[in-house]
Amino acid sequence: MNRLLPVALVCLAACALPSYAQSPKNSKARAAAAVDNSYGQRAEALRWADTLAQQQGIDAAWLRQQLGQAQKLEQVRRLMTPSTGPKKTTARSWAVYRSRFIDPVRVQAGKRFWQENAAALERAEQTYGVPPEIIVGIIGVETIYGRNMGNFRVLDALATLAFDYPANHPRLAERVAYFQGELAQFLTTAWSARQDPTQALGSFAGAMGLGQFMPSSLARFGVDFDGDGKVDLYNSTVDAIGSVANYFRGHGWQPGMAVQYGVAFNPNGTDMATLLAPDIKPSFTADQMLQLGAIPLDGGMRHQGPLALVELLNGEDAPTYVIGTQNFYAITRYNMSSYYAMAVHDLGQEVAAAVQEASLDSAPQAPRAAAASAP
Ligand SMILES: [Ca+2]
Repeated sequence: MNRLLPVALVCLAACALPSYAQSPKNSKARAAAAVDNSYGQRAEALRWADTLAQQQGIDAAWLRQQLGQAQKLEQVRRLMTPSTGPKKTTARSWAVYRSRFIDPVRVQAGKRFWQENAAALERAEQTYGVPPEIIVGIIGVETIYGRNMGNFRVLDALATLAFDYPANHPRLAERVAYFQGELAQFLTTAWSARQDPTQALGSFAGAMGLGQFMPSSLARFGVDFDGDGKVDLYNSTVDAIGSVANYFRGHGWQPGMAVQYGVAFNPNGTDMATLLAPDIKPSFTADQMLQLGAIPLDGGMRHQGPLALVELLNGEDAPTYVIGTQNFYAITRYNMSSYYAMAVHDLGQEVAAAVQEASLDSAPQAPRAAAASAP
């Protein structure tokens, strides 16, 4: 759930070097070099900590001590820096994006995850109205079912983005405020739960656990779904499943509603400019879509509620179009990208098909003789 470009999300798996697995030979030199990068040396960071301590009733000395252990990470700044170079030679492609997330390894891992957690997935659907394929799609796209949960200390990542966010970002003040809020939540939670904030590892944006929750989402939507008294999104797949479902419920998921429909275009004319203007925000009824020249398929004409025409580019080739519902939009509240939402949907569908196939293979043969002898 990092609110980043999907490109950055993909980069996470490939680029996140395990910075805590340095050889012993280098670690001493690195530790010495790292001293100057501590936020304990930064007056504005310590002032920020004192204000937070006062606001939240946290011990100020403890808070200063924790911030004193936070290190500025240049790698985090690099990963967060918007590209200013010449335009990429490869145009955006849904086909390429999809192939990164929907592959046999991820589908097989998803099948095992679904089978091992079938009871929790069923209970999550009963409790929150979010079906298994969406939860399985999210956890698969985010971390390949826990394989890539990130190797950055969350404390370091959040402190770096809170106090040293790359200055060339067009919405710098907003981003700084966001990450200072996340750091404040992270430290407040650690203080309340008597946890050591230096222990948690996550993405370069500070996202944690199987579903990559930011600290504010963890505080607001984290669920102790296995009932052991704590919310653990790293080691408890059951907690992660309940928490992802609860996050969706809190972001407008409508139980029983489709995510998307296919679309055909009226050969006599389609008002693409009007249809695409609201982007992924559902804004048209099925009848309005029809009048504008986009024909909802797969039962989409009977859909109640607003719809959006979603355009997914394919480089030089023709774009892919689908009609997104409020539930398609709900998936983009996890990560603001239609490509991301479509990948979550498609991975969920592929895994569901693999689970279905496996259950048919292992099902006992129907008692044919009994059927034959029936009157
Ligand atoms: Ca738990």
